[in-house]
Amino acid sequence: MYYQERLECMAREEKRALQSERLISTVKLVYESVPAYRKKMDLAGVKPCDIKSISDIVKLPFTTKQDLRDGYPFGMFSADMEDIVRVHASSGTTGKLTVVGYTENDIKIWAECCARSLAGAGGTKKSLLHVAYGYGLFTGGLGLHYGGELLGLSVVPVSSGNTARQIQLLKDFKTDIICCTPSYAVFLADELEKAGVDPKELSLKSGLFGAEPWTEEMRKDIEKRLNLKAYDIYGLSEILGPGVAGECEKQSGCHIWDDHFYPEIVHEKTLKPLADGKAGELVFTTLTKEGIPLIRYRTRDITAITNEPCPCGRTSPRIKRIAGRSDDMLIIRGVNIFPSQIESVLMSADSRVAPHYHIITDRVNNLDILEIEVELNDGANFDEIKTVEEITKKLTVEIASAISVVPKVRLVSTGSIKRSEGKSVRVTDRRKS
Ligand code: DLL
Repeated sequence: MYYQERLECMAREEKRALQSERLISTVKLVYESVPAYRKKMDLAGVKPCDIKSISDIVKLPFTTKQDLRDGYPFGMFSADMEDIVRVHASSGTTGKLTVVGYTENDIKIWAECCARSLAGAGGTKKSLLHVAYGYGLFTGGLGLHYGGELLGLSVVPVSSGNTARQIQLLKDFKTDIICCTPSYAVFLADELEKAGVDPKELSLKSGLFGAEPWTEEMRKDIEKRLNLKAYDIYGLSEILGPGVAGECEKQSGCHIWDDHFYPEIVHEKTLKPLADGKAGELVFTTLTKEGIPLIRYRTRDITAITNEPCPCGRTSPRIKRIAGRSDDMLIIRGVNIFPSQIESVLMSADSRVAPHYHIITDRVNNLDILEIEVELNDGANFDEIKTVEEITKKLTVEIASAISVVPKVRLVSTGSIKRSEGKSVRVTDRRKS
């Protein structure tokens, strides 16, 4: 149930003292070892000695992806290269890769955090863990791999791709835990259906899904179709990789492992801290990292934090589902829309609608338009014009009422929307091209 019970269930006061102590040393470390931090702090008129407790964090300047790009590849590293034992990188939508480095101790802590998330999702020494996140520069595969081994699970490093073989292994090995992106979980469920495999023939009990936004409706669909409990796992390479936060058996938001990563929610524009429960941009300060510690790193992810006690006994704050990244937010005729809002409606409006969709925005005669292509489940009768009209109308009305923009909904044939083995691309914004 727990991997590190004492730390996961630590009293809040004790946690704050630990966070304070760790923040003080992290700030000292970056000020002394990274010229870019020293410059930023000097400009902001703040010295390491001004940071006396975790509450002083608000005095510190923010760090952004641009800072990492400016220092490409290793400029923001605090540790000497001789102490860096691993390098990962993630590609954004534009420009250079964001490169991160880990010391031996960073790798140990990363594995511990992933082990906490796996234990929260029911992993035990007896479990067989199928890791279908990609291995390589992407952090998903190796992060959960090391966490699984540390917890004593039998790890199967399948990586992404070759779905037929994945299904074969899940069947033959009687795998009980799987981890991959939620969109790949849906694809896997489709392929199982096509191959005539009843998910009950598999032994899956739980899945850890993350690396991209997904909704409660998508969770229900995956749970039903793969016959397992679906847990959310959150992370980003800049801070760690997977395992910054993970859900417990209550499935009510990811617990942030805040003895290592201190979270804040700030207003996206004013950057002022927001109260518990208010949605804004998630910001993290690493408290124990050595390779590339980050101070008030702006994730661009939009969510809210709750400090309400969780019945599982863990005392750490939880984040609500990530609504999306502020960079992915679509502004259609002045209205802010996250793809996840559209997904929620598609997944709950009609059981004939399949979990495969694509959002296209364009500008025609100076007017923004929003098109949604969506597939129907195999069994739905596509030939009946009445059925097509009925579903199209229903989806249009329900989406319009959810987002205040009337979309053009188009039902497309099964399989025509591109499937993904990793992170899915749900939106094409033609206004940008
Ligand atoms: O996606 C790390 C990861 C791997 C997390 C496997 C979970 C499982 P990056 O490639 O750097 O790292 O992408 C990080 O993905 O800022 C979010 O926008 C998004 N993201 C990650 N987890 C979730 C989640 C990995 N559970 C970016 N829900 C983050 C929504 C997520 N979005």
